[in-house]
Amino acid sequence: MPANLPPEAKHKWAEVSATKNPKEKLRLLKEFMSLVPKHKGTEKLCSQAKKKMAALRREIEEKKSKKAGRGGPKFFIEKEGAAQVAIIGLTNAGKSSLIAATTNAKVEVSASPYFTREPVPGMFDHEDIQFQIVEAPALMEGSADGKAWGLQTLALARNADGLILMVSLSQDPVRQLSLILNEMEKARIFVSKPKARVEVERNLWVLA
Ligand SMILES: Nc1nc2c(ncn2[C@@H]2O[C@H](COP(=O)(O)OP(=O)(O)OP(=O)(O)O)[C@@H](O)[C@H]2O)c(=O)[nH]1
Ligand SMILES: [Mg+2]
Repeated sequence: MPANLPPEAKHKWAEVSATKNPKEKLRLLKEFMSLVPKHKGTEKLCSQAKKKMAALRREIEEKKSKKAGRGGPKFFIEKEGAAQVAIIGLTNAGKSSLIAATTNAKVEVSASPYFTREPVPGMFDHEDIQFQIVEAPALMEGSADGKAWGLQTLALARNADGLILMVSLSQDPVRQLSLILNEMEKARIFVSKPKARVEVERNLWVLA
């Protein structure tokens, strides 16, 4: 550091050096820069300080994006038991009620729409076989186009070994089922077997 800096700048530099927190360090460095007189003798110092500020900004951004990645819902549920069965349906179909009644899952039943926002797994015993039942967050019109958590829910359905398509009988079940099937088909998840057509052609070669 050049010896001819004003005392306030020297004092601020001491504060910068003593600070570890990147945000705080960046703020102090900005203050330091405003106290440094700009001339030939301080050119090198200013350029070093600017580089340090850019590195601190990068560090702060990286920390932010790592935090954002950690905070999102966890959509991948590791398979357990004999098979993973996903409950797929619109909101308020009773998905949480079903998983709460049949498994050990700790799940909240609520009349608030779109209450379950990440998959909830639970184990269902049938004789000596255990099935993993997973409540998937609700499908809606536009799920296959990426609306809300639609693509993640559809990926969960695709990865499951079995599906329970659940509709509420109190609100137009036929419309609900066709909406579910439509979103699934758009995501290329088909629940009926494609009609296979097999043609057998026999060629007889007679060698004379
Ligand atoms: N009448 C009646 N109400 C039910 C039944 N099952 C669930 N409910 C009610 O319907 C509402 C929604 O139930 P949930 O089980 O939370 O529905 P969900 O499908 O998990 O809803 P989301 O998490 O929003 O997708 C709650 O108020 C339940 O009490 C049922 O069999 N009959
Ligand atoms: Mg629910």
